[in-house]
Formats: sequence, structure tokens, C-alpha cells
Amino acid sequence: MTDETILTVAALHERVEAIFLNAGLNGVQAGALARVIVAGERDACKSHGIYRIEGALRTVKAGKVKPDAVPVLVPQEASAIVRVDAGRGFANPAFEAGLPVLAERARSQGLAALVINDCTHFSALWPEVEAVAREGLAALVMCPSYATVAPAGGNKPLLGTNPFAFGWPRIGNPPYVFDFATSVAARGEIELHRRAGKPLPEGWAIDAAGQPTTDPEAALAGAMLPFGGHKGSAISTMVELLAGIMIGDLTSPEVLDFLGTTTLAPVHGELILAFSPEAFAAGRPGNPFDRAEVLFDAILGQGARLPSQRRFAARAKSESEGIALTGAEIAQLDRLLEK
Ligand code: NDP
Ligand code: PYC
Repeated sequence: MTDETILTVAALHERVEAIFLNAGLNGVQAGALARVIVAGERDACKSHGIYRIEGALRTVKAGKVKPDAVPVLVPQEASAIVRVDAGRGFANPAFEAGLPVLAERARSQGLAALVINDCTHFSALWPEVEAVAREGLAALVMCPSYATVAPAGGNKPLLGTNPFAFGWPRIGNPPYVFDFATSVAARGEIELHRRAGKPLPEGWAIDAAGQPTTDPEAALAGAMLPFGGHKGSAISTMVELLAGIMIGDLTSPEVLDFLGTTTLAPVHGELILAFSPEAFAAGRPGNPFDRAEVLFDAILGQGARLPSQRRFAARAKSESEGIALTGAEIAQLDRLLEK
């Protein structure tokens, strides 16, 4: 006997969007948030699925995000830098507003960047790299978060979990996409372990005294660790530089100073880079998309899997069979709608 309820993707979208509209978000914000949260649940990415609704609503209630914000494209005629002012709204509608111009500029100039300023960000980045890849473009996306990760060799939170994602378009196949936190795990995973009363794997975190810990509470009070030691630490620092300082927005320690807590979604900027593989490969031998397939085949030929393959399989299952939610999750959605 199971207490599972199966919802179609469309039905879950309708419920999540209704929660946000009911909480006072305008249609632009509510629609974009519902799309990204339902995509997380659909693709079995629980750390960025419906679990994130509460945090987003808490951030609205705390007055740190504007529920009625309308993202504005900052006029910069024909520049390769496309800027969207999120107006202290969520990042997701700002991305949707900037994508068509980003794609057009990347196609005409070979490469272009979408800068999003003054946004609240709680989501996974793969929906964005996938959206750019659907335009036939390669993409790199990154953003800071808030200071929760100690630099390699350090002992206190300074860097964010700073996600970093890449997408490459494939003809006749879903794009090649990777998307990961530059910490060993996303902070959402620590919170999910805490809720489940499960210890963390070794090597994820240190406690407030700088000692290794597997206790999620101690980890949340201490610091998470970067993935790959000094390598992840350097990539995370690069994210602070490019997607914080370079775009004139907050770094992770500044975000924590501004918010004063990690219980709200972070407010900062985001950087999305788009590249036209045809433009870069012009005049050189071979078609870049065909050559990429040779590489992917060789990876798969060794029995390895491509990143996002698990997600695409989960998506196909959700689309054909629906999304399974527990009784507790359904009750939580009902509660959030009543709030
Ligand atoms: P994971 O470690 O779960 O996955 C990282 C990537 O590696 C995924 O693309 C995954 O694909 C792929 N992968 C995993 N295992 C394998 C394998 N054996 N072979 C090949 N590829 C593999 O990600 P994280 O926990 O680090 O991050 C989870 C999410 O959290 C991300 O979407 C990220 O954007 C988000 N996040 C957001 C933050 C924010 O501030 N907004 C901060 C930090 C994280 P697959 O999914 O198919 O397994
Ligand atoms: O999971 O690390 C995380 C995270 C931080 C902000 C949004 N997601």
C-alpha cells in the first residue's frame, strides 16, 4: 500500500502556479516559477522541485523579493551584452525576457552574454542552458549564491554553492547538459538529509569549529566544502568574479550580509553566455555538431553515461506516466495554497 498520488505535468504546473498567484505574485513571476519548479520535479531533481516553493514564499513574505516585478530589458542596441534588470523579482522571468535577444545576438555576432541584475535566485540552471541549446547555441550559465562554502584550505563560509552549467545542442537528441553546484553537494541536499534524519556522506562539510562532520545540523551551522578541493574552490571563485563582481552585482558574502540569513532565497545577479558553434567553426574542417556526436558516441561506447541522461529518462517517464508525489507532499501543496 502506498500513499502516492500521480499528477500530470500540466496538473502539477496548475497547482504550483495557483500557489504563487494566491500568494500575490503577478502572472509573469508565478508562471516562470511554476515552470522551473515543475521541471525540477518532473526531472527527478528533488532539491530544486516543489521543496523550493516554501523558501520562495518566505522570501516574498520577508519583503526581499518583489512579487509584482516585471523584468526590463535595458536598451543596449546591437551590443553582445544583453542586460535584463529583474527589478528585484525572481531570476526566471528575467531569463525568459532576455532569451530571444540573447539568441538573436549570439547568432548574429557569434557570441553574446545575458546579464541579469538584481534578481532572487533559487533554481537549477539546467532549464536555462537547455533553453539556449534549443536555439541551436552552446551555453554557459553561472551565478553566486550566499556564503555557505569554505574555500579549500579555509574553515569558514565565504563562497556560495555557486552553480555552473553547460549545454551543447544536438540534432535529434536532447542537448548535452551538465549542471552542478561547485560545492560537493547543493545546499538543498544538506537540508533534505536533515529533514530525512540521514547523516551526510563523508567529505561534504565541516562544523562551526572547522572539523569534518556528517551531521546535517552541524554542517548547516558550519560550512560546506567545494568539490574537487582547490579546483572547485577556484571555479567557485571565478563564478564570484564573473557573475558577481564583473556584472556589478553581489558576491556570496555580500548576499549573506544583505539577507542576514540562509533561510531566504539569495538576491544577486546571473550570467548566461551563448555561443554559435557554426560561427566559431566557420572556415574550419568538419561540422561542429557532427564532430560532437563522434565524441559523445566514444564516451557512451565506453559504457559511461552522459550528464543529464538520468534527468531526460526521468522526464520521459513523468511525461508518459505522470509525477508521483507522496501524501505528505500533496498535503504540503494544499497547505501552501491555503496560506
Ligand atoms: P549533481 O551532482 O546531482 O549532478 C551534477 C551533474 O552531473 C548533472 O548534470 C548530472 O546529470 C551529472 N551526473 C551525475 N552523475 C553522473 C554520472 N555518473 N555520469 C555522468 N554525469 C553525471 O548536481 P548538484 O547536486 O551539484 O547540483 C544540483 C542542482 O542544484 C543543479 O541543478 C544546480 O543548478 C542547483 N544549484 C543551484 C544553486 C543556486 O544558487 N541557484 C546553488 C547550487 C546548486 P543527471 O542529472 O542526469 O544525474
Ligand atoms: O541548493 O545550494 C543550493 C541552492 C542555493 C540557492 C539555491 N539553491
